[in-house]
Amino acid sequence: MSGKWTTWMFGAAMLGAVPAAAQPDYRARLAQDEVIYFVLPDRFENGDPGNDLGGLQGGRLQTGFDPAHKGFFHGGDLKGLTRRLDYIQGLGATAIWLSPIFKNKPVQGPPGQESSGYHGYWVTDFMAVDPHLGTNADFKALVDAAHARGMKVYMDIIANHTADVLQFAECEGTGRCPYRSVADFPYQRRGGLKGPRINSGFAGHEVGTPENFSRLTDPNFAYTVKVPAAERAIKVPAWLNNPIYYHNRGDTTFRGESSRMGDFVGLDDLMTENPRVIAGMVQIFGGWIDRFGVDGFRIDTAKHVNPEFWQDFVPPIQARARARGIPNFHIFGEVADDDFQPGKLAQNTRRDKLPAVLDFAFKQGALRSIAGEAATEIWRDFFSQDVLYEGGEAAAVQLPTFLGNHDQGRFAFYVRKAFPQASDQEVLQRVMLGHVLMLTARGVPTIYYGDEQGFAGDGGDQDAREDMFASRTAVYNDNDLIGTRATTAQSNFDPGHPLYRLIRELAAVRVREPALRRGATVLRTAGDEPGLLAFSRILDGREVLVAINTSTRPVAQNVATSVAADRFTALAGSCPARASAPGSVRITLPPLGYAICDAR
Ligand SMILES: [Ca+2]
Ligand SMILES: [Ca+2]
Ligand SMILES: [Ca+2]
Ligand SMILES: [Ca+2]
Repeated sequence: MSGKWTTWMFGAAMLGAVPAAAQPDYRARLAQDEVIYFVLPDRFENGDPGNDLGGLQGGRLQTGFDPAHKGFFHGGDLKGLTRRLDYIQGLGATAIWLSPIFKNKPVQGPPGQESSGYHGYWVTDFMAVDPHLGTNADFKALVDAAHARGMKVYMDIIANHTADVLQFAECEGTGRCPYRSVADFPYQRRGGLKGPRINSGFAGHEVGTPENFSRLTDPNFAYTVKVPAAERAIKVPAWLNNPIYYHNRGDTTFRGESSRMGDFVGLDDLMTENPRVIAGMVQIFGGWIDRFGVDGFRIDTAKHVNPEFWQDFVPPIQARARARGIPNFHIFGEVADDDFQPGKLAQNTRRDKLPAVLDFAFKQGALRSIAGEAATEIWRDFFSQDVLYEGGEAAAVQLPTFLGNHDQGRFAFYVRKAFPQASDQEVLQRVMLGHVLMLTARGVPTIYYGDEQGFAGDGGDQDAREDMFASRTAVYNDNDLIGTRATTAQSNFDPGHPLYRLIRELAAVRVREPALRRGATVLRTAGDEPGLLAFSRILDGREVLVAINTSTRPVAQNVATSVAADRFTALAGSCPARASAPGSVRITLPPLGYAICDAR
């Protein structure tokens, strides 16, 4: 669109604020006080080239290392992340969520389709840091350095599955392993209804007692389980090597019964109904709290685990954290969902008793209304459904909100896809507006690393996992970054990037204004098309009014506020000095503009 947007954009963002100084008493901060920065350590900074091969020898199919291929290790590590804490703190982030750091199977996949465990979701050893990323001592150094700065560290944990070690004889050489249901392959028969009797007296996975599971002794009810000889003892702790602790029913279709009991493309799906598995997982992950004093867990694939597991897992983990002097340990589950249905996400807080879930509905709303042309009215629908979460609206402030991630792809990618004719300036402004909404709306803003440098990616998954350090991956280096002439062929830690500056400035406003972190939400204005979205965040009588124009036309509208609010001070953008009349203020915004107003 037009070049003068630049002026509005930068003018609106200028606050003269210093980077958000983390409070020294970081343990006292509530989950909703944080700004989270989500990073894949392999893709962030290489602090030690000596660990790039993970202590392995050979080519990429042995070591997992190939910085030219988007599906292999690139060399980033925990030392590199520790060295870049200044950059992350300078952005205004107060908590770092790392993709899983546990030791992974370095390479997986059928011949010709191999990739590596650089993302961390193929764990073999739950007790050790992956050697590509460093050592347990490196992790301690990272956590201690973050804490010394008043920053928190959240681990990404997985209880649903391990790496793909277990194989099924019936599937060998076929390249696929269809899910075999409980009805067709009940536990008390080997290999189907007419098979030999096994597991006599086992009352099924729904009866979660040690007595019942003591009768489940043969894992070959659906398939014939095979453990490759070289991998018999590869998993740590050792109990994970016993096939009886897995569902062993073949691959999930992500629907029906298989959603909870099927394997993710071969990843060994744990029998999370078994009390031994629950106790084992509490022991594993509780141990990381004891030893390192981490501040929270993001739970991978939470919806693919039975609710009873989480009901039994969360309370002892919270108790473990409290005993370690961590009163506000944050736990949030990944309940991946592309619908705009908070009610679906809320199930996992009510039934499973997860304290929070990643707010996929927020992401979807931002895609529809900012990387899309949905009516601003969708946000009334969105906020009104906060009552569905366990604890209602007061608990919804703990949901980590996000615009894009390592699986879904980056927000900027979707903006470009939705508006292929848009100028670079409009794309940048829409990405900015998404961040404005995330940093002012209820929930814990979660920034996906690289978004602040204008990374846009080519799509989801591997296409959204660019390197922050100088990349050697051609499909990354040909990308057109937003808001800069830089490419990923050079390192991108530029605090002058317009998105970095915007996030820093808004994060500073969040630190200064508790209403933006802890306040209730009152929707003020929404409409039947793109345009003005206005809402207030209110805490102890303090009101901050947020106004966002999702349209490419200027807007000028009267917005309701508290009757007591008379004077308005701009925290960002431009606000009228006074109310027009008691309870009404005139909001004027440029195309895709915004304002954050302190109302007194
Ligand atoms: Ca390295
Ligand atoms: Ca499962
Ligand atoms: Ca497997
Ligand atoms: Ca590309």
